[in-house]
Amino acid sequence: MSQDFLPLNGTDYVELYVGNAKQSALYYQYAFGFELVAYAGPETGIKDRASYVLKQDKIRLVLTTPLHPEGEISAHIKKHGDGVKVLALWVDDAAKSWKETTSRGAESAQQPTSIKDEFGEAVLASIKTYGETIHTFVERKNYSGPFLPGYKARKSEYQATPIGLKYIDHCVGNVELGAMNRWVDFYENVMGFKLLITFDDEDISTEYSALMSKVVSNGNGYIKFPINEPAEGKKKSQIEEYLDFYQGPGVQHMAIATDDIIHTVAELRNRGVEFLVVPPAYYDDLLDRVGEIDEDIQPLKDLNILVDRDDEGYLLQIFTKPVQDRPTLFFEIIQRKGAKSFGKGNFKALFEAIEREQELRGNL
Ligand code: TYF
Ligand code: FE
Repeated sequence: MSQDFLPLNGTDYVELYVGNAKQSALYYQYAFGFELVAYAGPETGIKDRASYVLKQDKIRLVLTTPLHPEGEISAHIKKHGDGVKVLALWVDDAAKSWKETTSRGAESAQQPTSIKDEFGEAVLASIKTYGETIHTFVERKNYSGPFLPGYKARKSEYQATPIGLKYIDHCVGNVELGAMNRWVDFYENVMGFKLLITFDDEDISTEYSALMSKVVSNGNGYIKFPINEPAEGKKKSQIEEYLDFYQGPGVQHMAIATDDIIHTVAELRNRGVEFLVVPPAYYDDLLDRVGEIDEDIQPLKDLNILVDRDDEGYLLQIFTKPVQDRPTLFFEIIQRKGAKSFGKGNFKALFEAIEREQELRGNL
């Protein structure tokens, strides 16, 4: 990959701006099994915000809340509600990543900046993507502390039990009608990504909820970004509902990988996480559709886990309901058994489940 001008080592972290980071941090510890590892706030000399860093295997979530009504974070929360601000990418050279992308047309959100503390140095640089979302390039080869310079190690009195969440499989963006191809071009031309899959309204049409989706991926395949836009349907598209409530484009869902989806989802359900439900009939012809699978059908049916097959294998997946009151961000839990696709065979059942929720909210 000598001509890969933007080599990426993986997702570094995902940062959410939230109204109450203390409570959100406990939700992600308690319900999702993350462990509190670091913190920045007044007690560590940061006066305008509090940030909690949560970890499970390779996944790092940062939950940030403002301490005053002024400033960019408060404005973000007022407009969007809780949501993803930063999809951070782990690189070996943040300044080069910023130069390569801004010289190809990316808008800068932060110039390369060196930050230091007693654990060493990190370099951060950011570019804008859809809506008010940004990508931060994180260079941490000379840093050995708990998260990034300025953060202090912090443990919780609550001991979280991990539930088998391993890494971020993909992060999906919703953009306005007509903007999908522009953002695909951005990832291709500015970031050097390749178009992986296209879903048009043939693949994705229920009675109402039309959408189009294209998936882009970086060279090593560690980073996958599907981009959705609404399509004309009979009634309001689920993507339109998101755009209305997020007040613009943003991250729709994060898919998190597990090696044991039955265990992971059983734990999430026990801890109160709510999932979309498909009708029991989904399981009647499951084996005819996907062939032999390693799992028993009954626990999949009990937990409402979906299955799909492609040329290379199969996958199991399930989707939470939105994790805040606005119908915006949700999570997908995914276990891949060879399949590299996104569950196209489940789109109809899934989107009908989403529409039932939209209907309950009065937004269909
Ligand atoms: O990431 C994906 O493409 C799948 C399917 O609103 C999907 O998880 C696509 C759109 C959507 C919900 C799920
Ligand atoms: Fe997904």
